[in-house]
Amino acid sequence: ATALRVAAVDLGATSGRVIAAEVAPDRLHLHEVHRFANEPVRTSDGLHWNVLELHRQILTGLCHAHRAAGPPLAGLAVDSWAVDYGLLRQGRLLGNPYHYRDEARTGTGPALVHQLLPHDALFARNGLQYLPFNTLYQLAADPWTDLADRMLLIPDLLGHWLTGGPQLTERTNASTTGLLDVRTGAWDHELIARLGLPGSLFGDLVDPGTRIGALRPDLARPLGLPEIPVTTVGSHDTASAVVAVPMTEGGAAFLSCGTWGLVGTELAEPVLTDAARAANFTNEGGVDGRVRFLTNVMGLWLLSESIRWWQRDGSSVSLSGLLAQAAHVPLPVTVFDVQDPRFLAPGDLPTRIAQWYEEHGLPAPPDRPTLVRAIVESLAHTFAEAVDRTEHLSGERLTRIHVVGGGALNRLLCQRLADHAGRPVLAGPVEATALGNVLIQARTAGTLTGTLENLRTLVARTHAPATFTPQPDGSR
Ligand code: LRH
Repeated sequence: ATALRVAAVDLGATSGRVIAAEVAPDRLHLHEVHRFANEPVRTSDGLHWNVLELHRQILTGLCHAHRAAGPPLAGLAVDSWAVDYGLLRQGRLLGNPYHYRDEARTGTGPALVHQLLPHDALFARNGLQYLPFNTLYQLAADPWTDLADRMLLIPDLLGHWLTGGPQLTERTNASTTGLLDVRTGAWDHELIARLGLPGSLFGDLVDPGTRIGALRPDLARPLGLPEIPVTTVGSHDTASAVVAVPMTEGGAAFLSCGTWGLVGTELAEPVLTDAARAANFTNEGGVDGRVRFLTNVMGLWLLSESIRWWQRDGSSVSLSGLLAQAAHVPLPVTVFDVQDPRFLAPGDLPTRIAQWYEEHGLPAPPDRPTLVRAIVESLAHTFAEAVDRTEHLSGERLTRIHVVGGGALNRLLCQRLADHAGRPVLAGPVEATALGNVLIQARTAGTLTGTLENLRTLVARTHAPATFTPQPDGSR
């Protein structure tokens, strides 16, 4: 039988990619046809996403996917980072969407919400960990909500632009807004009203695997593209990534490691205990109604933003070069608190990290390789601690850690995570998010069938992970 060919659009906080995939019951092959930078733009009114550029790059990528070898494209779906949104009025975008790292909004939104409802009251309703950029805080700090008639999360906005179809909201990503009832998965209209937000902003919710339209003829025709059907997947990138974690039995923790390090496990029901709230754990909505019980750790951002800072004068600093040197830095290296909110905003992270050490009466890393090693050690330490907490809070024994996303390529990080956690690390696939996107498209098309476990078995067969074994005395 001929394989199904679909395009997955996966937008990350630093880059986006369009992937052409061929899928059959025993085959899962990805081919990256287009990759582009996703660079935020700072204007006089703050830090924004360049969403028009993303839309244009998606169309360019679709042209490459269409021209690549294989059967005609039978579908496409978009996923992206969570929480950010555009406001529309009568179908028109009201300004550029803000970036969740915009300091003015993260600095003001939480207090505006917490004077109405403190975090413990919110957690009881939405099950989410406190992150200052959750959509509800951004909306509270957004003076334009009264002018708008619809709020669309980034993948839904792009899906609407690509199809001209109805302004729908995909449920996994909607779970990151803080405005869904964690028990029912529906909009919490009472909470929305208590926050003084117009209820009409929030459109119909749809699950992953819903047909939302086809590529608009007026976009497709000038580019020589067919009217490709568009469906929803887990449009929250982490939801898609976890679909493709090759966990074939229970007892597995995951680390979805890109800009962020999302550490946790998949559960059938949310954990809404005081202990989970106090440990800043979250219950995000997954594909097929699964719960992602996890905590957000700062992630590879600490590396990528440090490198970006060192490169700003045009000097040729490379992450791979620094990591190779960092591997030879002798242990022990003093770890720092990667979760300190000072590391959230873009800018001079190396100086902020040095300041953290100085403020704590500790010697700052003397050179770049040592600083890179300190970041890796601090991340591995924090990830390992988060796995222990996940085990404790969920009551599930977690015997191994699957690492997916870009972090799976970082061998030093994977080995040190295994050492710190005292558990084997199974690294890969790197492109789990795109794979999860493709798997749900293929199931929607009927090429694949069954539960997430069936889909994960195919991933385990086609993308076998690499194992890192904890070293004795390695947790120094
Ligand atoms: C990862 C991610 C994560 C969110 C953050 C905003 O890309 O979607 O799950 O918490 O971005």
